Parts: sequence; structure tokens; C-alpha cells
Amino acid sequence: MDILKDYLAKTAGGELNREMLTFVANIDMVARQNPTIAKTIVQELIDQRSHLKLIASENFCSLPVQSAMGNLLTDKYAEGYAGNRFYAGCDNVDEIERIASKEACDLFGAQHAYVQPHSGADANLVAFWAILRKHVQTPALEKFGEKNLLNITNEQWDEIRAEMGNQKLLGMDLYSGGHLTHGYRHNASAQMFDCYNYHVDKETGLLDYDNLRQMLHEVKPLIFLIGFSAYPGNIDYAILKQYADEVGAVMMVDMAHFAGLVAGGALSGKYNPVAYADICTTTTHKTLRGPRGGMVLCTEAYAEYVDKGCPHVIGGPLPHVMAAKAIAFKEANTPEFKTYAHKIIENSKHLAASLVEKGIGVQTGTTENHIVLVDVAALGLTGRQAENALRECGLTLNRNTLPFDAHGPWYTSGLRLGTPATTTLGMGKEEMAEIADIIATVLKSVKPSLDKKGNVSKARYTIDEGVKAASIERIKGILSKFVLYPEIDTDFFAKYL
Ligand code: DSN
Repeated sequence: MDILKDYLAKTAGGELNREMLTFVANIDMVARQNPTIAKTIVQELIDQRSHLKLIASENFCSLPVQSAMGNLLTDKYAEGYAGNRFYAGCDNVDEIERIASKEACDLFGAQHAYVQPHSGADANLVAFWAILRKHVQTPALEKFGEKNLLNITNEQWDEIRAEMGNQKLLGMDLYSGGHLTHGYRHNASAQMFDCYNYHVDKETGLLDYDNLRQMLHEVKPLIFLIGFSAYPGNIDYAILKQYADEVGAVMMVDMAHFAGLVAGGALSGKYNPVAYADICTTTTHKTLRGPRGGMVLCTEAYAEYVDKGCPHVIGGPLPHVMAAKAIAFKEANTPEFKTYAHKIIENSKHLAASLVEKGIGVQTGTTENHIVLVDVAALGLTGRQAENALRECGLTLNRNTLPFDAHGPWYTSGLRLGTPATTTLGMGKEEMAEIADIIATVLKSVKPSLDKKGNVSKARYTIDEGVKAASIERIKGILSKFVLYPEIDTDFFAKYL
């Protein structure tokens, strides 16, 4: 088996397809070492190509982003930050980190960017510790007349630790669309802080600003954390910053989900958190369409604390991923990306409206961002049943809790749909209507089964086989017009798989 040689022989004399050649060369190299791993890479492309991706937190990054990620840069340790490393030989990584940070600042209009976090959860930890150090540890050290933690006594250290561990964080409840890292009890954030949660309004499914203001005044948190992974509304950061200032809270926004919408100007003015927050955190792989990773943006006042992500929380940065971030930020700073960001919202609004038209319950009846929350409990299903049934029919999406969900986070009452990936593929209004029709048809044909004890199961179900077969064909039809990475011919690999 010589994949590269076979490809070169097959294409000799033809037009050069650089993307395919690069992909083949990479797969060839991996296959020589471990054919099974090579197979899974090709198979993942085939899978992602043959299922419609509606996972709101996923996307398809560009091939240049992928190439920047897959190389020798991974071999370099570069703890510290650009120009201040704990290792020798970091000149190139310094350059990469400086470029990525500058691209990020240019893109978001941020005062400072820290591009090292490996994920959104890491970025949140970096931000938490930066805030704690600036507002608790540094003043405590000053009180002891010291600058260096290593010079204080054990008793003084205990005092600082106790104070650091007793700070209040006010974040959005997981069931209302908040994230695990915003103070959910099963996450370290809930152990680091004295956590309080705000909820969406039961009637509207949206944030109640008066209630938020009241909670801020009652709790007086050190950190007022805004941001979500399942919320279909807009958030007015201008007014929330005023409320945060009234109680002296640090306003932190986790914009992991919607950073691409901010970058592309689809969320602007009062809806742009970077213009108001003290610190914003994000992932780089969702709507932003970059490599899997995280980032912190902040005002100058927090820069020196944020830059100490290592040693506080993370170890060595991933230079290859920082390189890919630099590529992605530049891609996002283009008119094409602006169009893309606006189109994501347009598509999700069409998707929501088409679902409602088909009699499927959508939280708030619409959406203002890339997320559509579907209520499947109204159809007698759990999110788990709906998620699995739709996957069988060719759609990949995830179940999600709805506000005040009676089924809990494992089974859930809802589905979370998102349009970043389908929009990247070029889909529009027509496809959204078709997708909504497929989803509605499938969901209406799914029935819960009985479990072994004769109770209605929350996991098992039956599906109409005719509906299933027809849906698979319809999804195939859509995807045949919007091919993922069309430069890459997966058929070529058939004989090696
Ligand atoms: N897992 C991400 C999401 O799907 O929203 C957030 O961590």
C-alpha cells in the first residue's frame, strides 16, 4: 500500500489539486505508522460529509487553518508569554503568539488578547484567576507589605487562600442556557467560588433585566458572568455593564458560542460584549470557525494578570494551534466573513420559523443568534430519543436542557440546533425550510417504547422505517449540493479503508 505513490500515478499529467495532494500526503504519512488512525481520519470526513451538522457549537474550519495546526510546532515548549518564556528557542513561537494576539485585537477591537488557552473552559479558568489575583491576591499582598507570594508566612498564605476561595460569582444557570463552567455544582467553578445563579424568565424564556439588577444588588458578586451555550436571545451588554458598575462587579462575558457573530459584526453596538466587558472569554472553533481552542480578550487593566495563564492554570501553550488561530482571525476579518456571520442568524431565523410552521415548539418562538431550541417534550419525547432518532435519519445535533427542564441534563426535554456549519457549506433559506420539514416529519414519527418494567422509556423509541428511509434520502440530496471540503475526493481512499 503506497497511498501517495498511487495518487501521484493516478493524477500524473493532470491539473494540480494542492488541497487533495496535501491531504493524501498527510494520510499516507499517518498510514505508514498506523493505518487504523489514517482510516479514522478519512472516515470522519466521510461521516461529516454524509450527515447534516446542526450542532450549534461545531463548524468546519478552512484547510489553511488545518494545515497550520498539523505540524512540528507541536514539539515546542513555550511556557510564559511572547517575549517572556521559561524556555530557550521560542523566537518563532513568540512571533506566532504576537501575530495571533494582534489579529485578535484587530478583529474584535480589543485592548489585549491572550491566545494560549486550549479550550473555552481553560480560558474561563485563566479569566477567573486573573480577576482573583487582581482584586483579591494583589491587595492582600499589599496589605502584608509584600509583592512576592513566596515571601509571606504560611498563616498569611492561608488567609489569602481563604479570601480567594470565598468570592462570589453570579452566573447563568445551566438549565437557563448557561455553561458548566459558570458555577454548575459538578464543575470546579462552583468549588472555586460562592456561586449564585440567575435564570431566564419562565414566561418569556429570556433574561429579565430588572431581576438581574436586583440579584446583582443582593449578591454583590466579585464576578458577574454573562454568556451561554443554549440561549436564543440577544443580550444588552451596555445596560448590564451599568448594573455591574453599580455594585462594583467585574463583568466577564463568555462569548464562546457567538464570538463569530461579534467578529462578523452581526452582533454589534450594545450587543457586542467586547465593547463593554472587563474580560471576554471564547472558544475559537464555534461560530468563529477557527481551530479547536480558547482565548481571553480583556482591557489593559487585566492584561498583566491574564498573561500569567501559565503558571496559574495552564501549562505549555499549543504553538501549532496558536498559528492556526492567527490564520482564522485573519479569515474572520474579511467582508466574506461578515456576510457569513449575518447569514448564520438569517438561517437560524428561517429554521426556527419553518419549524414553528410545521407545529414544532421552538423556545421563544424564534432566535436572535445561531441557536434554535426545540421543545420535544410537547411531542411526548425526551431530547435523548429525538437526538438518536434524528441521527439515524442523517442529522447530527445534540439534546439540551430547556429552562426548568423536568427531564434533567441526561435525558432533557429539548434539542439545540445551530446553523454555523450548514451556513459555512453555503446553505440558505430553501435548505432551512427543507431541513425543518425533515426534522418535523421525523419527530412526529418517533414514539417512545416501554422499558422492561412496562413504563414509558426515556431512551428507547420506535421510528417509522418509511419516514427514516425517506429522510436519509432527502438529507443526501441536500448534502450532494453542499459538499464539505469539495477539493478532497474521499472515493480515492475506498480501497485503503
Ligand atoms: N460543548 C460546548 C457546547 O456544545 O456548547 C460548550 O462547552
